[in-house]
Amino acid sequence: MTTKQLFAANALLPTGWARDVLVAWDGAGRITHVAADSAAPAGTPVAPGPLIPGMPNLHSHAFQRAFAGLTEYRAQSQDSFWSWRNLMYRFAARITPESLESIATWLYIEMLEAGYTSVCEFHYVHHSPDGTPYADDATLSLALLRAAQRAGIGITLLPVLYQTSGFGAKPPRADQARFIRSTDSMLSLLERLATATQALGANLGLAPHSLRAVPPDSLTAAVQGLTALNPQAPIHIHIAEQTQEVEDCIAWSGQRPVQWLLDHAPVDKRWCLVHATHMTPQEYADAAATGAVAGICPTTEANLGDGIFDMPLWLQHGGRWGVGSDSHACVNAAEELLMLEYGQRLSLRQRNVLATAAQPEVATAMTLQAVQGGSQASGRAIGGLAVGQQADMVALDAQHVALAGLPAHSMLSAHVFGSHRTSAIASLWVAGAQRVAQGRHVLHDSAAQAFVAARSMTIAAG
Ligand code: NGQ
Ligand code: ZN
Repeated sequence: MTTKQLFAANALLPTGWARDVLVAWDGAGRITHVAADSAAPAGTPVAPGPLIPGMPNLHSHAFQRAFAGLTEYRAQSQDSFWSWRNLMYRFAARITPESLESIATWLYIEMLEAGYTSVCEFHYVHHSPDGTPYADDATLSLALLRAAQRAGIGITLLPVLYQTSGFGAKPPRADQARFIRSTDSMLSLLERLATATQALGANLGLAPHSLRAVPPDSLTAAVQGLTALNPQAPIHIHIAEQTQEVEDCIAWSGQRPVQWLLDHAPVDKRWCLVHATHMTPQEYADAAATGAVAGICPTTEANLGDGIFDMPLWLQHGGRWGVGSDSHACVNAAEELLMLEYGQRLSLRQRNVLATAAQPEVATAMTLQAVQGGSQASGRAIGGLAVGQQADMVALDAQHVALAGLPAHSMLSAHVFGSHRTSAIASLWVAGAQRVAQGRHVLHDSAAQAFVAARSMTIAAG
């Protein structure tokens, strides 16, 4: 096994900032050694700026990247999440295996260039446009795995169970035909994908789409089937994103979605509750106590007008969390942190809301927590710069105009809060393999071109 190493004058370890850090990893990309106050052995590569852990992206619908910019106009007197969703479904109807692969490859390259080293892909477009399964039922899942492999990003594939259009087993709409699967067909798909994901070092989980899309019996059976396949496999679900969904759930069951889920499903630390925007104080306490991760998608939640997650309350109960780029209106790990903190500041009229006693620098505190939560939600050992974790690392560019001249510990803050949508990322490694150098991925140009062609074709198909 070849041993690789990197030296950084400043590095963000799980315990905080450290100086003169030497990181080494094995041929499988797993960190074998991290030591502060080290000397750089002759010939060791040196990070061009502060070294931080790669950010796991815990929520992605890859095809939606090609849709960004298409819904930012008023189409009715009051646009909403639901009117956005109608437009999004029209776009989803035109995705092909080839276009999905091109869109996802570019998206994953964008993620790498923007500080994400892995992605949880919440994948629900399974079938051909009229709802007929492809000759190979795993066609679109495999297109996503190929995209991740070409880009070199880590992936947790979460095939989505989607069966109904509303609470009370409301039949699916015609424009949901591509998403629909029986529970048995989902379990066969998972079995089929188990080998493919293992071969790639990827992880495989399950995503019951939402309580409105999965009736109780199917939820139970699917979770049991997944657990039989792998008792540790992650389970992600959209929950309580919109007030309409909360009201419909109450009308159906007498309970709010999070309350219902906690009473009827074995929610524990395998689970990621995506959005969980609308919870009562009791739901915050109960959901946090399960050990599940809150999957917060700040820029998408802002874009869709979802509402604001109460971070102080969640953290007060020891809640774990991570970030996702979801609809990909924005693909930038730093910007998700900025949006999350700014939402809290605006609603509470305070500053540095997510700082902690141990980490008064808010960007540092947020990065460490989001990496931990993202790692848990991904079900992969990607929890930071520590022995046993995968060498997923980002080096900031200390020469970037937003960073140069600042004390090292302020550079991450400047990257998150003061880089004005430019990226101060110089280099990035996934499992010890360098994927970004001087801010760029080696496939940047060709993948961008293929993405634009796929998007134009998708729009023209409408
Ligand atoms: C999704 N997106 O699955 O892409 C959803 C919209 C739905 C967000 N929830 C579809 N942000 O929720 O039914
Ligand atoms: Zn989503």
